[in-house]
Amino acid sequence: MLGPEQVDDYAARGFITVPALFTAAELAPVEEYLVRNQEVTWSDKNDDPLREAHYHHRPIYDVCTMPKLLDCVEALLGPDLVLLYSHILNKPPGGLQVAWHQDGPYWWRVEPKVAVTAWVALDDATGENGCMRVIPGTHRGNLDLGQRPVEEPDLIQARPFELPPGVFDESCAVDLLMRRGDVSFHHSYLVHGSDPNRSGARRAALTIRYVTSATRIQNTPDRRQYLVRGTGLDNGNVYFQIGT
Ligand SMILES: O=C(O)CCC(=O)C(=O)O
Repeated sequence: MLGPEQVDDYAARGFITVPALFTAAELAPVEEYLVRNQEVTWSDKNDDPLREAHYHHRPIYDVCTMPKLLDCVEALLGPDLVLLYSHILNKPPGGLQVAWHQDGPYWWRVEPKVAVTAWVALDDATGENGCMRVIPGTHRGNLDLGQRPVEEPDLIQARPFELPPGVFDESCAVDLLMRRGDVSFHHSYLVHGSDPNRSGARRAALTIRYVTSATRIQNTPDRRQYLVRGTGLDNGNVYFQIGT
């Protein structure tokens, strides 16, 4: 569980880091799944086994819904929690950057676009291997800062969105230096990105996105949302059950 200072820090800066939330043993199923699937090739991103692995692989769903993780998310978002997306971000040596962006504007299915991402470090993340970088405070007011598609692929997208220069101050960037098992939490309007992996070792993370059940979520055939804590509202959201 987070203390009041951490909750206040998140409200002010749009992110916090929690050291050693997971043990290596707890992350072993994610590691095993990543190693087994990292070479799989795909052309449609819905076939990428590292995206939404929790739909199909129960041990990853169990990590995404571990009570101590949900306790942290509850402290930031409230008691009624929906698991929206997960993605294992594998950045091998030479792996690409992630353009400066906000997550909220990517998510056309949800309204409002206020979410918490848990970024679970599967490796130590350093400046050299392309740790996440954030611009503190840029989440305030839930402002869409006007990111635009660019043709240069990044680690996550073939046509990523990138914020234009001048809408935020890159000199304020903070490197999120992490140890394996640490978790950072960031707000969906926080400006963030990461550099390429210039080291000789992998930098991987499991990212998990949560919203409250008060969020209106459009149901689409290729996506599943799970009510993982608390209650749903009578707002038309459709929830899936794990295993169905
Ligand atoms: O892991 C990275 O390099 C970027 C992660 C990111 O953009 C996200 O989790 O929203």
